[in-house]
Amino acid sequence: MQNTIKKKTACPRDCPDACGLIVTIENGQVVRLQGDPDHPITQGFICQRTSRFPDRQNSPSRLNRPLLRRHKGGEFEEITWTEALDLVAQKMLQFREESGAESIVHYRCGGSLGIMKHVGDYFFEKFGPVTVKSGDVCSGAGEAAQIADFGEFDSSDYFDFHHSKTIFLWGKNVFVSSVHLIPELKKARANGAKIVLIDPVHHQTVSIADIYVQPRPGSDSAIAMGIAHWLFANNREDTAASEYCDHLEQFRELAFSKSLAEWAAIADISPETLVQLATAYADGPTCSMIGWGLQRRRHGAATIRTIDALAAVSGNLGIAGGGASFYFVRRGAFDFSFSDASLKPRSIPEPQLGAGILAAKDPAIRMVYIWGANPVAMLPDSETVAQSLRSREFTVVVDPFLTDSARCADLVLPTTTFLEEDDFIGSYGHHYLAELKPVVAPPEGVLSDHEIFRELSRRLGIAEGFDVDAAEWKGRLLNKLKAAGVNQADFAKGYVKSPFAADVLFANRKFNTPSGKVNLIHQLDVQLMQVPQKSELKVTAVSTGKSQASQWPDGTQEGPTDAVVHPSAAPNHNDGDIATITTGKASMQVRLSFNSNQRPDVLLMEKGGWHLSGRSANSLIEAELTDDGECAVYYDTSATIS
Ligand SMILES: Nc1nc2c(c(=O)[nH]1)N[C@H]1C(S)=C(S)[C@@H](COP(=O)(O)OP(=O)(O)OC[C@H]3O[C@@H](n4cnc5c(=O)[nH]c(N)nc54)[C@H](O)[C@@H]3O)O[C@H]1N2
Ligand SMILES: Nc1nc2c(c(=O)[nH]1)N[C@H]1C(S)=C(S)[C@@H](COP(=O)(O)OP(=O)(O)OC[C@H]3O[C@@H](n4cnc5c(=O)[nH]c(N)nc54)[C@H](O)[C@@H]3O)O[C@H]1N2
Ligand SMILES: [Mo]
Repeated sequence: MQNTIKKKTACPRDCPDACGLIVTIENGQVVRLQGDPDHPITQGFICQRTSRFPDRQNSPSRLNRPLLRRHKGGEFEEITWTEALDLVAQKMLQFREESGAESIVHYRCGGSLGIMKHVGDYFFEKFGPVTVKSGDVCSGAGEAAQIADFGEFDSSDYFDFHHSKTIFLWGKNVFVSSVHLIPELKKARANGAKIVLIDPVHHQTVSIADIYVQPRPGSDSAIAMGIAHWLFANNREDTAASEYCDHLEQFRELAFSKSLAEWAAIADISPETLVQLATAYADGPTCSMIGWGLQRRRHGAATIRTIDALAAVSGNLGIAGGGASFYFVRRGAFDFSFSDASLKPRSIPEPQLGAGILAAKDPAIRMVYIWGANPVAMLPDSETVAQSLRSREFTVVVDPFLTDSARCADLVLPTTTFLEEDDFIGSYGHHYLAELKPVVAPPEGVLSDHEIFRELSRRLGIAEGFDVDAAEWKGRLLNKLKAAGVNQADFAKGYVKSPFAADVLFANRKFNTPSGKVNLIHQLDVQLMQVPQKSELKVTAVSTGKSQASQWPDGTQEGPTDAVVHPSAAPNHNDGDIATITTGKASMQVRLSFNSNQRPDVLLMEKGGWHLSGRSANSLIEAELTDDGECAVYYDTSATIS
């Protein structure tokens, strides 16, 4: 007889939607993941990649024993957990004793957005502090931009755009990376809102846009300034803007420093299109939903700042249906007071992790501990990252799978998937929090990150106050919510709306900046103020519906990866040809796929390809920092096709 049960949990994968899940378990095995119909955002459906998660959960390639390479260049051999944990502890103590705790790097990225993962950060703080990352490859530039402009980076309520007359999607492919916005945007449109999409890449979101504009990559600031120019020229700005904006006159001068035609030329759109955008923008309330892609460029922070400034001077801040939404504060509801915020550990900018590890001195980096991340595939300049890991005295990678990064390690520790975890999540795309409960037990021989840290804490003499189970830590993390009247039992329904979130952000037009006003950008780098001398083909590796970053289904990472280009970008080739892409970093074989809807300066790839299979776009990418916030310049590396 089949024994079928259903359990509720939540999805902590790196995604703005942060879904409530219903998991079907048959005879102890996860067979199906569905969206929780009661969850206000999930509304009963989930994305393609996570509906396929049972394949990953039950995959034969999942690791279940610690793997040790006893000698550099040697093969992995299975060892016991006791040997593995003793070894990690012994190395950590030795390196701290001989070279200081800063000779150890701790790195994690988006493997799980679980709040409990911060307890692991605290483990390294308590032991060290060790060397950590600074900046953020995902959203660092946009966060820095909004801190500069508003003093914080939060958003109005998720559903607030139903008050908008016009919705600007700046570089957002909701069909891939925020699928729960699709029905809501359709609803808004059916109720009369106009949707404007600005994206150099042609993709499925075009199908729900009333206006689609395909500008030159990296030129959104020219569009924002051009719209501002039109608003000022037609007296459509907010006449009260000077009451809550600093630098208004200089911003106006900047907007008028170029004609509409000049701003349009920089963005490679027609002046008529720019006027069409400005007219739509002026028909407010207008909300700007700012995607994450446009800030992963050289001038990413300045770009976001121009969009923020446009929202401010047009009177769209602090009103229902307005806003410049880039991020939702994801952790703000939880209590991290156990961590010492005044510590300033040594850091390496995340986009340059590989080179930073190789270059560090006084002390040099002797050990790296990686968990919840696959930096070889996901950080720029894959080969340098791989070399930096292979060449350390001791590299540890904790992952359920033998990733590109794990293959560069001395020791690999197998760990749980999110279906086996006890945790909470917040979201960077809405204000609902949720609880993760283990729906199945981990395979025999697999420990969670938290169990690994507890074991290590005992061996390292830092167990006091730390070595308690996940349930107890979760209670501590809830302290702030409890003070606001939210208890753990409230999570049983599958979600809790953060009591700290505002329905309309900045409703009183008071900002968290030193002056209390919006800090309008009023200077732009010369490169944003001119038409580039020559058009270059830019490697643009963005999210795909098929995977979560480098977490691909088994068997999909073989042979050359696809590169989508406009036919004119590869005049000596035919559709389907194997060709070589070359950048200043490396060369790579790809299968060309022609698409005349794309711009000739865009070379579109899937992010997350595996380096050791020769499919990682990041092997082609220069490790460069954005103008602010230490984000990675993922989409500005020039390439040739031969
Ligand atoms: N070229 C290019 N590169 C990019 C991007 C791009 O657009 N273009 N996007 C960037 C962005 S936005 C991001 S956020 C980063 C993401 O970069 P990463 O977060 O490094 O990407 P993932 O491939 O998801 O790696 C996460 C790893 O964590 C593991 N994992 C999952 N759950 C757990 C857990 O509970 N514990 C542990 N120990 N491991 C776990 C997974 O198996 C996986 O191997 O990539 C960036 N890289
Ligand atoms: N299926 C799936 N979903 C994901 C992920 C995944 O790997 N797979 N990754 C997750 C992660 S880590 C994150 S951070 C989020 C968001 O992840 P993102 O990587 O931000 O999501 P994408 O849909 O790839 O959005 C990038 C968009 O920015 C556009 N873009 C690039 N350059 C420019 C520019 O100069 N101007 C403008 N206007 N647009 C530009 C690209 O064309 C693309 O449409 O999604 C998450 N969701
Ligand atoms: Mo991300």
